[in-house]
Amino acid sequence: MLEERLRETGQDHIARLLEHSAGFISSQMLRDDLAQVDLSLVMRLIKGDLLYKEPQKRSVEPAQVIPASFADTQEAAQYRDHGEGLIRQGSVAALIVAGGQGSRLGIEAPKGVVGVGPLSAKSLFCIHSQKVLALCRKYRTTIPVFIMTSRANDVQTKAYFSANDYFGLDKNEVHFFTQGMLPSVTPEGRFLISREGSLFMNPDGHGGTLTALSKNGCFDIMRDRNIEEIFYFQVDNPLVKICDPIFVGLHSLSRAEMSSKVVRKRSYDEKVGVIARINDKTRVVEYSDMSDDMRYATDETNEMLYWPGSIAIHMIRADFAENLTREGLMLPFHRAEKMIPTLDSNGEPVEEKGVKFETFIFDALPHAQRSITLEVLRDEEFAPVKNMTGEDSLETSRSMQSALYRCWLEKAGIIVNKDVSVEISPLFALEQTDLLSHLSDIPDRIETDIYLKGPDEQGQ
Ligand code: UD2
Repeated sequence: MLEERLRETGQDHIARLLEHSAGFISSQMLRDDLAQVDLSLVMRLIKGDLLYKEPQKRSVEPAQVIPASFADTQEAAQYRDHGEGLIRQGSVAALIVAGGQGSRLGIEAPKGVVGVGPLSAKSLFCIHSQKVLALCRKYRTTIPVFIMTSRANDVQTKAYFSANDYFGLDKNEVHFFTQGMLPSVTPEGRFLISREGSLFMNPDGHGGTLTALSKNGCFDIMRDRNIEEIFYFQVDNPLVKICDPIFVGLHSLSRAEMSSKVVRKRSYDEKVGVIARINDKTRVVEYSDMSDDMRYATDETNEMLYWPGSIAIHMIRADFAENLTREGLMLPFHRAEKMIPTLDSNGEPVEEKGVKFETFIFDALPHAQRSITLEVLRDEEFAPVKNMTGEDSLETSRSMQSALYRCWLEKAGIIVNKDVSVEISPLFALEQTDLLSHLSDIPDRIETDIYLKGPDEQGQ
């Protein structure tokens, strides 16, 4: 019986609330939540088992990184061709992790609905979808899109895509799947009641992608569709080059199982994980887990030694991802403390110190036999929207997008006045070279803000 099981696992206070049907508790919701919880797993987490531990470091070295300049070499062409071939034959899927809310940006909605286009104010979801649509058109193929939502935003996310006609994508090619949840606990390991009178739970982290793909039958869909490779990225970066053919090709021809893109960190303290070789395995060391020795290490020229910052863009072989879920393998759980809005034993709203547990997708990296790390330029591929103001905010992201599109135009010989904002829809040009076939649609000199739309966006 549930109450008994709760008592055995030290959650007497929850058992009591259920037995006495406290007025501020929604008994059915609480029971439903508890039914989803793997109590033995949570008890192990509370005891400190299964938690991420810094590996005993026998050797720590910088990772081998393919430099960004590689993309301009002759050698790169064969990788690009191979990547394009895989995309063309429909072997590559796109996967967006979008379980997060826009809370840090002051909106209680899925982060993907935040309007980030510098002039169009298009949402992140719209930009990503249009990039996929443009890729499908360019390579005359289909690219299934898998979108991971969470309990907090699943309904809204689906409704948003439906209300926007899937941004032109075939709705049968858009697969939503919901990540799992785990209860947050007090520092003593006691469950907390949510303000709605149910169990307080948090999404299980983007490492939950793997289990969620499996539980929701997504690997079956991938197998049916002969998907070999998954292009994984976070919803918050409008500059992501979805299914970048060079990255796809490098990863695939190297027979890598999981690969990563990095940018040069802009400071020792930038809040991104770092890719390094630890005990001969490629790993991401998350910024919050990094020792000062590692963070501030310098090379012989006094430059930052661990400069490759992960931008959370990975190629993951579909069979590698599925095997990780099959072998009962569990990614380690990271523990984070945070203030939790809860109810006290009288049902009064209070904030309490709590602990949440999450797994991270990049902890799958050391399980890969082979992995490549590709440097890309921040100005071209990484303008995330994370904060309300300052670094990585809506303002910096919009101005980076505009600066990149201005560069594309200038490279094509167009003169653009200094203070002008520029936006180019993915449906107009997916990359700089795509502009060249549209030069007749662009003025030679641009003196006011310009938004270049795709043919099917005219009038919008
Ligand atoms: C993440 C990476 C960091 C760096 C940076 C680049 C982690 C722990 N750190 O930092 O190393 O690569 O991104 O931008 O990932 N998400 C879910 N479900 C969850 C948790 C997160 O879908 O349970 C999604 C979320 O919607 C967002 C992304 O994962 O798109 C990143 O999550 P975050 O904002 O917590 O991570 P961040 O930006 O601190």
